[in-house]
Amino acid sequence: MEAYSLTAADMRDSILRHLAYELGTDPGHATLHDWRIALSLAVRDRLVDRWFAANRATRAAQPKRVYYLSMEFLIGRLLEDAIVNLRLEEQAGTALADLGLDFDAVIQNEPDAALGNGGLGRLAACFMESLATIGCPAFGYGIRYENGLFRQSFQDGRQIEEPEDWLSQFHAWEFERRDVAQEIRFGGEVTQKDGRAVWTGAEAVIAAAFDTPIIGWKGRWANTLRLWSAQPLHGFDLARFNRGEYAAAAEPEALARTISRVLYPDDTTGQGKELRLKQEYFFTAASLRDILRRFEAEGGALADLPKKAAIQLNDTHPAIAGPELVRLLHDERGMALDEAIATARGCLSYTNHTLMPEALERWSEDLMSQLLPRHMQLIERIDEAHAAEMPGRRVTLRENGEVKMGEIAFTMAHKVNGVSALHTDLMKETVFADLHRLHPDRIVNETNGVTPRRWLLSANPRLSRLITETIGEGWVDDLEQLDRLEASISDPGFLDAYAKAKRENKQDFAEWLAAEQGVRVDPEALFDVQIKRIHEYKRQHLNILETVALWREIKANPGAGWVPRVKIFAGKAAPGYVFAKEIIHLINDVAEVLNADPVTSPYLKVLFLPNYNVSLAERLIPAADLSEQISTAGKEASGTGNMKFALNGAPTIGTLDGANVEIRDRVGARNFFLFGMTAQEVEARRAVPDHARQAIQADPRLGGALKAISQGAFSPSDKHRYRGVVANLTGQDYFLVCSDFTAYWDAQRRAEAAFADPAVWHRGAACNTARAGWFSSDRTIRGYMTDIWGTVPLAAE
Ligand code: 8GP
Repeated sequence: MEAYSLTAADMRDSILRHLAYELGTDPGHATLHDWRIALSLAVRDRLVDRWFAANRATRAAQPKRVYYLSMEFLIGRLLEDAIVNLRLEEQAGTALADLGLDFDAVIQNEPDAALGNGGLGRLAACFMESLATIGCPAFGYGIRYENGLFRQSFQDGRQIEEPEDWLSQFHAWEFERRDVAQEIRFGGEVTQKDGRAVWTGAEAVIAAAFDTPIIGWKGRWANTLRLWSAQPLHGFDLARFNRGEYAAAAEPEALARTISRVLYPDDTTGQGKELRLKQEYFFTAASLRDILRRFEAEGGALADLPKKAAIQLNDTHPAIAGPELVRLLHDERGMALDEAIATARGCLSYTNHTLMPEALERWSEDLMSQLLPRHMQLIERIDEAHAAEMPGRRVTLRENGEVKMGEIAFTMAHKVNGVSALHTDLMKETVFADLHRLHPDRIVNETNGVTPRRWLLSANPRLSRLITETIGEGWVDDLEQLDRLEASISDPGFLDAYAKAKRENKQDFAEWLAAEQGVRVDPEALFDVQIKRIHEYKRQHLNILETVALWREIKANPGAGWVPRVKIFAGKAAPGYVFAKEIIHLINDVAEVLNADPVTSPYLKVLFLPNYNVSLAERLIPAADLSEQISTAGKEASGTGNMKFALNGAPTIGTLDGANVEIRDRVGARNFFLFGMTAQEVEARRAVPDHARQAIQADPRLGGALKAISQGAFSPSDKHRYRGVVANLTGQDYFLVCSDFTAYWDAQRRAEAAFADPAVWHRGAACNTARAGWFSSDRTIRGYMTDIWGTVPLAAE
């Protein structure tokens, strides 16, 4: 049945049928969870029809396919996405209302799929949705983490990590593929047979495939996200079991499952490192075998693989794909080594997401030789081949007993891309300067984007309705049409409606805060939001220092006409990142004191919302007034939150970093609160001895804030709690928090002044929405298709 000919009554019948025959529950006893699963299955039926149609079209055309290999796919909830993209909102809404259920409550019953950590993972999810919307045949490949990224809560202000149990409920969106499984081996030895290397791995696990269909806008196309789950080669050991050794009997199974247990296990220990490398090889090797199996089934000659497979490496996590593909072609299929390297390079491309040299992965040669002995040999051969190709080169793939995954990914890719214009330029000048000199055409830029279906249409129905009423619906899959709003920006009627949508979003958010977190905020206040991973370079501590300084000023002069403000933070710190956890603790401690201060709290409140995830972002971004993008210039590769805020009408306060630069170029300097040093100025300033102390002496507000923290104003029971944080800021201050403080303070005051004049503010906000249409991930994906993959859409328009 066509999705579009489905009536609300059909939908209701389908829900009731699934409730009865899949869940075995009658309506009188169904819980919200049961209804949600029944609705998911009813929607999934429609989705599967479209998915089959797309798969059949792909099998018939045998086009070049895109394979996106990523350690993370931060997809969040899937039910609403499917309903919206299949255009079933009305039918689902009416059917649920008939059954006496609230649509939003059912949607929000779904747990977030916690399969990612931050920007890189959410980008992969936006890309999957855009690939389906554009109709580009593609597979996403990753790991089906049983517990994903940890769940965050606070205890006395400190971050607590607990396992995320999103898979403890039935997951309606995946299909287990028992027929598609790969045996993945580690360790063992390499021998020679008939002139060929033969790797006999010692330890084996099964990679079992679970497929999730990803549907594009209007259901025109659907692709597959294939996630691998690690399972034991043999079940439990019956002989040991029968001897009464029950725990030992289950050991092989437990060990195998460890590989797909959690995302980013703490890798500060040797075991942690080994597990992480195993995870990377596990999903990369399983995916490459799957790709080759599909290619061979279609009968292609191996040398033509690059004509049929574009394999994108999302950061260095799948970088072992280079050596592994060479191994599959050379060792297992007998292709000459040079040809195998060239063929692999023809397929592979690599996206870099960070400039911090310490974040580019390196594995010890010992670990690599022990886990992947044949790959270690091949890395040496690839290194030699590269040296022969490029006489006089300075780059090597190994250094100080380590293998450098960034260099391996670069060397084995035909294209390497950065994720914003500034980041791509800096890549050429810094981390990959030598390789860029050798391969000047290899690095290209593909500025990130976000999917408008999720980040505007679903997340912000009020604003979406207004946009559609004003310019029609075409913007949903052609976001640059938002520029047609430009004509309405000077229309007071439009601006009033724009302001009303924001006000109501803020009201909703305030009600949710009161109900869920027990916190009351004034919806008229300026909602100032910083949500992202906690990291020194992202400078949440700059924000909290400004907060403390502002609190002191308000306290000293409460009658000075302050603009009420709510500072909202959310984000997780990596479990092993001690400093980031101290920043969280500090923000929570500051919040406790400020929120209880009867003099200042009407003007300034601070909230740190626990367990930041995609769903919280969807709730918060439409309600935000100001978007904090305050990283040290040169450190944030792109940012994608910055784009979501701009689209939803929250102007940025930010530095010239990552995609902020391009956002400002497009939305206009007047509609962006710029501050701080440029990337070049940052480098120069860092060379000034004592730069932090100079900055502190020059600005008593900063000195006062630091002093309050160091004297225990926010930690009365442990006055020295933040000694380390203060020492860092007053000493080395690598991320130049102090040197940018005064400029940040001034920019905040400019933002406040603009906010105090609603006509000015809403105009600026509307300019952000109207001019941010370029930041669609559809545009980004089209860029990858032409510049990197050489693929074309297959979907019928
Ligand atoms: C992020 C970058 O920090 C961000 O600027 C960019 O917008 C995003 O990638 C998408 O390109 N990087 C990561 O998320 C990242 O490096 N994650 C590491 C944990 C692997």
